[in-house]
Amino acid sequence: MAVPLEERFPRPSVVGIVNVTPDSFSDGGVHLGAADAIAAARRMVVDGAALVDVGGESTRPGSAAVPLDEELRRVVPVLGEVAGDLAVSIDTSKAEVARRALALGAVMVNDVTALRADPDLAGIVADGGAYLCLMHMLGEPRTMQDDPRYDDVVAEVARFLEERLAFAVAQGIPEERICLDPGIGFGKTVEHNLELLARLDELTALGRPVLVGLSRKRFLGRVLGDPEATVGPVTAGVAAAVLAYERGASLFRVHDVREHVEALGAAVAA
Ligand code: HH2
Repeated sequence: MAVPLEERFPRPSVVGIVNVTPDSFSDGGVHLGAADAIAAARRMVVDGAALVDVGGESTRPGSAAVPLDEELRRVVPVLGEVAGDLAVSIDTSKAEVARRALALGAVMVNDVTALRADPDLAGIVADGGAYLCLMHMLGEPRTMQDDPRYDDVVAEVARFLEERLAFAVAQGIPEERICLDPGIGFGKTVEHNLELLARLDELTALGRPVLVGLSRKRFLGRVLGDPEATVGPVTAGVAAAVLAYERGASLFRVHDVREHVEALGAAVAA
């Protein structure tokens, strides 16, 4: 019997971001080559990350899709080194990338399309006995920030996640292996992101652990008064993570692992 996600990754669990991409928005413009990515992943686990999320395709607003062979070229050398001994999640929407990652020892698939992009991905997750993160996104990364509109963003995100959870379960992925993510910044204005944080309880009410990705996101810079911000301050992300924890979030996808582990540790104790 598989261990439920909430037992394997109890609240709060910090997920370290390892972007093996030339264009990730928040890593200071530094392209993490394989050796740097491997070192970063190991350091994150030493710093207290429960999981490291390795990705070879940027999903920043405006970014284009990456061909399969390029995505594999980026992530396979990193996974080959760390997926055997660290808890690793693969950030991909492609079944073939997920298949290779799980074969190399990854334990989770983080799909920002929530199983909508590749019809073969659900079967790979089910057969591989992997954990799965289902994220909400309105539109696609290339165009998602072009005037996103909702009648009620929280109700619509909740309805979407409920539907994708039912779809995943129908595809043979046990519910207890799945977590849900509102997709902060994915087809959302600053106000939409803040509304989702304010009413996070409506997402935890779906009955599955909620993962949030707030770390360094541009809306954090914009709420602090810079309308052109493309990244948010680390401190603002840590504060938002602690609030999200108070409001029921379980997993925190972050660049700055030590800062979040310390802040969330204090939040747990307080
Ligand atoms: N955010 C990003 C990428 N993947 N996955 C989940 N589940 N939730 C998120 O909020 C999320 C995600 C974007 O952030 P980052 O990885 O820093 O940038 P990039 O997409 O450029 O790699």
